Amino acid sequence: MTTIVPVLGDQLSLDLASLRTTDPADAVVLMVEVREETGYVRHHKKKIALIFSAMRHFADMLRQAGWTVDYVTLNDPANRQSFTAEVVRAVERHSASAVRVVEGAEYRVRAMQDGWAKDTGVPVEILDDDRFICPIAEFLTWAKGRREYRMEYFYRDMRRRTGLLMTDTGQPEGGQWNFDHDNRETPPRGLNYPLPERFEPDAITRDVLALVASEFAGHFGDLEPFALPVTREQALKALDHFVATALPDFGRYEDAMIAGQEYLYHSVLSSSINLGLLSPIEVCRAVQSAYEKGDVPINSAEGYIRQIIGWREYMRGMYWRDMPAFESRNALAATRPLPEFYWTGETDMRCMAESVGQTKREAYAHHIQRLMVLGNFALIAGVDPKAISDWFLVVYFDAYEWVEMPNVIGMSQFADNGAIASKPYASTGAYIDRMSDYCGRCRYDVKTRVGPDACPFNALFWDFVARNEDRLRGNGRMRNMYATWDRFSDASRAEIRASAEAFLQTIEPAADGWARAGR
Ligand code: FAD
Ligand code: DLZ
Ligand code: SF4
Repeated sequence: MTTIVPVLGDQLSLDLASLRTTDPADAVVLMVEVREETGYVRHHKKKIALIFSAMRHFADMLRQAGWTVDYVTLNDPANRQSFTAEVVRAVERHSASAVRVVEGAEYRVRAMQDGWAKDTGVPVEILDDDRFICPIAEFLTWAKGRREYRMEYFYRDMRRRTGLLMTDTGQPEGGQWNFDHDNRETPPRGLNYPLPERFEPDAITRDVLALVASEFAGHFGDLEPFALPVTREQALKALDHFVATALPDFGRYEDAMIAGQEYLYHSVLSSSINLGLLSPIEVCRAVQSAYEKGDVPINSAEGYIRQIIGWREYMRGMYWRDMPAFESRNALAATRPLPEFYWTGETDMRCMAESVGQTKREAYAHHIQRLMVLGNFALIAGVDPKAISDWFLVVYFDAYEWVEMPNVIGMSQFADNGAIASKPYASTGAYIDRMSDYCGRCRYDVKTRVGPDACPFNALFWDFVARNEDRLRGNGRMRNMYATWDRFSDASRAEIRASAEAFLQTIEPAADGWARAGR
């Protein structure tokens, strides 16, 4: 009586619900490298290498723990190249009588799983993914009937539920729930920035790098150097290293951007958490313990824990609340094609060139680069939300639809009409100038609003405000923007809009095929 236990590429946790509840003596774990997953978007080369290497290392770890693992490599001639076809083949091959699997994190995959009982002809048990703190059903109950969703209230519930940073009397540690107002500093020049731990590729990773180099040469991004954590052991080291070196200043410099500094005080743990090498709750406990020892101030500990039990869980819930409609939301009716410079980095806008350049090299950019540079530009330029969402899904090593889509289509593009963000994250160059050192050596002048040398973000921002007046004037949080716009003279308004249009005319649209084959 063999049970097939499929373990998907982002389910690399020994305490996965399906593994916890199955006797290894009666089971075969199935892991498959399939072109359906490598090709539904044309992922960054580093992201594919990361996932394959982490999967292969995890398979070894399972074998050492006593499991029988059937691992199907990409170029195995028998590989049918899709999750469903490979589950069917495994059931036949092992004469299995059941399948037990944890729910896929993405709608696309979860929908496939619903068909597996029919496809295989054996019972299929689909378990909740309890590595997340809030089950999907519970989030949907929380969201039901609310007129407004706000992360902050959900987050407080998660603090109470986990007990993280809570006093014995049920109060938030430090007397308040949120210390964000302490988290807006830019680092002084000449600091010795910490760097994330880097890991030398071993034989497994080197094999994968060779495979990716030959099979995915046409995909975006630099494959090497490759130094990401691919095992739980390495991910734990990366966590310890972050807590010791960067966490203390994570809070105060969370929103800063410095040219040539890809990581600043960020943890760079999203790839390990999303793959399952680290559990979100253990990461938060490590942070809480550093706070309790007095090694980390409350604004850093709280700010960091909020990103995980607040934003990460909230985004996942909002994804499931709105799928499958989410992916085609376009509340601002934006239709511009993605600019080619998102792929090449070839633009005079230094903030964009820096952010795209490091994305290409590292498959990483931190939150404020994603939101206030890359997302902001697409928003104010009126780029089609699906096109920019595809880009984000391709280029980051931590990108899976369940977390990418609510961040991009919701938070950054306001295409969900404000379900996630209470106002659009749109800004002029002044915000980027305040939070970064990009503008100093940019060919554009951040202080100028119109003309060929003016920072493009300035005219584009006001053009965005004007273009979306019907949709946004009623938003209370946009009141000041419209009050300022109303004070411009007719001539200034016309000049701003003409300057924005002149800049938009210079943008080359992206060539087809970067994100999805055949589009
Ligand atoms: P840190 O700054 O060290 O933050 C700690 C952790 O908090 C992260 O590792 C992550 O697990 C979590 N976190 C922080 N912010 C968010 C958030 N908004 N949503 C969910 N989790 C969060 N995150 C992804 O994991 N995958 C994505 O595809 C992704 N796409 C994004 C697209 C846009 C437009 C924006 C604005 C944000 C996106 N994020 C995404 C969220 C966030 O930018 C990344 O999680 C973060 O930059 C990862 O780097 P880090 O581990 O150094 O994060
Ligand atoms: C992202 C990805 C890629 C590129 N390749 C694979 C793969 O070959 N095999 C696999 O099991 N998972 C892969 N993944 C991750 C899956 O897309 C992810 O597990 C699902 O989208 C569910 O979230
Ligand atoms: Fe970016 Fe404008 Fe600053 Fe140049 S001046 S770096 S385009 S914000």
